[in-house]
Amino acid sequence: TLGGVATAQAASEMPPIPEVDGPVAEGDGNDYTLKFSIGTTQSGAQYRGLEYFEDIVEARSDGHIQVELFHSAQLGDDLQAVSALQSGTLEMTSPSTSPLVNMFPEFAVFDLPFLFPTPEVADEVLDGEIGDRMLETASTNGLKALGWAENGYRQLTNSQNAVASPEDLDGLKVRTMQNPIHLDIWKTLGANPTPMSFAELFTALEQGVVDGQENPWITIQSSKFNEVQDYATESNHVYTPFITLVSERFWSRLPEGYQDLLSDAAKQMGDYQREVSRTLNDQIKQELMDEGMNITELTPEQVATFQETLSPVYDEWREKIGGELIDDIRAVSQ
Ligand code: 2Q2
Repeated sequence: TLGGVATAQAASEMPPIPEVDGPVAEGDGNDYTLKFSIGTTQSGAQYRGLEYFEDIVEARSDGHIQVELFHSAQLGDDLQAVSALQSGTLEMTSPSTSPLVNMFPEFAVFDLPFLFPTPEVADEVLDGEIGDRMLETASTNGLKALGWAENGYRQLTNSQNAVASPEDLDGLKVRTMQNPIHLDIWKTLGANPTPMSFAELFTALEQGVVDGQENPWITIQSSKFNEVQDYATESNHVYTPFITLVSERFWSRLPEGYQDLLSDAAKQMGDYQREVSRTLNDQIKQELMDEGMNITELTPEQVATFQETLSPVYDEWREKIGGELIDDIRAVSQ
């Protein structure tokens, strides 16, 4: 407080959108409309990245590609948006990898608890040969995968009690993404997990259908989960990427110059959006604390207890995912 008067709550400052640089792309004289839909809200880091994407694509197509942005799952939740790309009624979306593991089983590696020790390791994996290979794998089923962005490290919130160890989770109804490893994680920890799309989550929390959920600090604030959740635990238990996808039907109609432009713009969006995500992460955690959220910061011993409790999840899924992919990723961490 300044001079005893409480300063206005510092709204999390978004870093400025960078200036667009780069040449105008070679078109074919036609105009295109590109609808880009995401599930997170307009005040999140992800939408900020889309605004930069829009600036790049409209400027460097000389206005021949008009980008229309949709947030908060206005055009459907993650799975509905992906099937809209496959049917060609939507051009782009950028969901977490987690709800897509039935379509792309190797994405499950991103749901292994405590896989990425730091964001830099996540960048090295996603921007390196492993990430490139996964973009190839995801460029099937009517989809073209262009690049990666950051959902981030996930934190647990709930409406019942502070959680510092698995015992505190006993019977807690936790919403998980529609993903088998996440279900396993929370069952193994002793909670009572329910899979649900992100679009339904706020209402389910508000109505007490579930007691808790887990998402990065930015999503907790931008989706106003802190309004219906009194407790949080800084668990960093999973790092989730976003994957930027284009409808193959749309992609194959574009001249090569515009395909290169979208690839470029998706990469620049991902880099900028990670920067925004990391710039805001700690600031937003502090804001949530200042606004009265009871945040439990785990000691290294407490984190170790969660990790030990979850090692059976690793063993079980190592078989299914393939040990070499996990070892490759771990090799990056060394
Ligand atoms: O918990 C979730 O579902 C979120 O992390 C979402 O996966 C993410 O915000 C996006 O996929 C929503 O479109």
